[in-house]
Amino acid sequence: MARQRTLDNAMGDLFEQETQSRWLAPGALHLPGGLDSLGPGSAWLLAWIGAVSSQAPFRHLRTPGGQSMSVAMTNAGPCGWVSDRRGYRYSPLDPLSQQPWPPLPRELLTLASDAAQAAGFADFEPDACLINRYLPGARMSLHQDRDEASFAHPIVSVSLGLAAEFLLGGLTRGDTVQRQTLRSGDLLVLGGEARLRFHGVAPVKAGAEGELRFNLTLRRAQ
Ligand code: MD3
Ligand code: FE
Repeated sequence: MARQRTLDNAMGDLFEQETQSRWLAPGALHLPGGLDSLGPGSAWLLAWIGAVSSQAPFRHLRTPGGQSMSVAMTNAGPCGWVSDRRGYRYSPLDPLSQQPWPPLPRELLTLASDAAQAAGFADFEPDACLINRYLPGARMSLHQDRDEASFAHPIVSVSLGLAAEFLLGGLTRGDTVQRQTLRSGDLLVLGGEARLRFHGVAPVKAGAEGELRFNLTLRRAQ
């Protein structure tokens, strides 16, 4: 009997995935599978990313130090995050085409607003959606997101495709970092006390969930 329970527990540890929403830290809410609140599946979102990138292609931005980032990026919505020799900033135009970024669909605005509401942030209306594309090996080093006009608004993240280890640090670069696996369909809300925490993504490993990882961050830039 005891032996059977141990085996069941081991199987549970091996195969159980989180389904409960959980505070990783004050202001940082993980909503596993939260994308499914819009109906099952992520095919519509992958198709939308394909449509965005046909108009505004993924590109590897340069860091102020001149290095090319391993993550490829594009944007949708009234503002997009870009870099050039003047540094990072939000711009209404794609510098590659001098055209506005593709629009944000109502469904994504509602998803972001509902997720923010669940974390206690009312009336979140994003004006920017940064789309990150990770191939196996791509990573994002620890950073803070501070190019937005106000840190009173949260950021809502949607993960798709390959799983990744998200790293959440503190308000100082050297603070200890906690790890959280982000799987396809997971949402993360970062606001309040968590809004200026250092964070990053460990090198993405190849896996069974496809060839790529996408992360969308819905933001209020202005
Ligand atoms: C914690 N993206 O685009 S999303 C980024 O998975 C970024 O691609 C990561 O960091 C990714 O800037 C992480 C989760 C996230 C987004 C914003 C945050 C975590 C955050 C802002 C403050 C603290
Ligand atoms: Fe970030």
